[in-house]
Amino acid sequence: MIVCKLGGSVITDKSEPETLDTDALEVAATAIGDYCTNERTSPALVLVHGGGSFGHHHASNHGVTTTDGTRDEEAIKEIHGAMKRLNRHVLDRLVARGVDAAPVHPFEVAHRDRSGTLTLSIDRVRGVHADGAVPVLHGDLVAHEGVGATVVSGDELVATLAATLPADRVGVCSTVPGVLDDDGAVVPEITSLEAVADVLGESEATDVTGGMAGKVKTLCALEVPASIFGLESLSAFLAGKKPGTTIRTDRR
Ligand code: IP8
Repeated sequence: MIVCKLGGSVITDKSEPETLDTDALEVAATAIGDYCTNERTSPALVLVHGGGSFGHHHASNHGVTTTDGTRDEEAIKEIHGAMKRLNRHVLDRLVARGVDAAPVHPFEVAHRDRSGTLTLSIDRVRGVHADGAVPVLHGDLVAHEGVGATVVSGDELVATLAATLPADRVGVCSTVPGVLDDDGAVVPEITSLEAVADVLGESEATDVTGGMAGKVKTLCALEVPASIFGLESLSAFLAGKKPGTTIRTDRR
């Protein structure tokens, strides 16, 4: 089983609220469609996508994060509603490319306890897969004991899915071709979190790099190999190649 995330910044235009990057989404849908409709490859695939200009825009308007929740019905409707709209766009493009894709909304199948630990009921994901379709999850809101509803990121879902299914490998399709070193070259392999600190460097701790460091931290904790790559390498990743940066710790 492959768990693959399409970054929200890849498939949307983050400079405008609720705006798709239609060209990028088309490239992604075509790569996934080619993989799923190829008789020689098994479409044992679970997809997750991020929030981009849909979820983040509304979440930030309402001050909702992974720890700061809301009980305001309107806020919940706006944030969750925007993510469902983005999910619909993704599904439409996938279906147009021949992928039998079905939505799984985390708001309906996941929650956090008081400590913030995420529990995802995997039955719907397994059911969709058993039916021969590709489950498509997304960053969303989830009920969070004691604080209302908080954000669950696509990265967190990827980690939970990879551990629960379990996955054989994980891919994160990003706006950059992998983890970049100080010279802008792709780091082909990361074997420990300490190595990440070296390659990213503190002076590069901008938003983008900070986000990437967080991603690498999440992926380093997985029991399976993970790849971070750009959209141009999505087909190669699905075909079993190792584009971009491969994260492989001692536990694998
Ligand atoms: O883009 C965020 O998902 P992410 C989802 O994967 C929301 O962090 C609702 C902001």
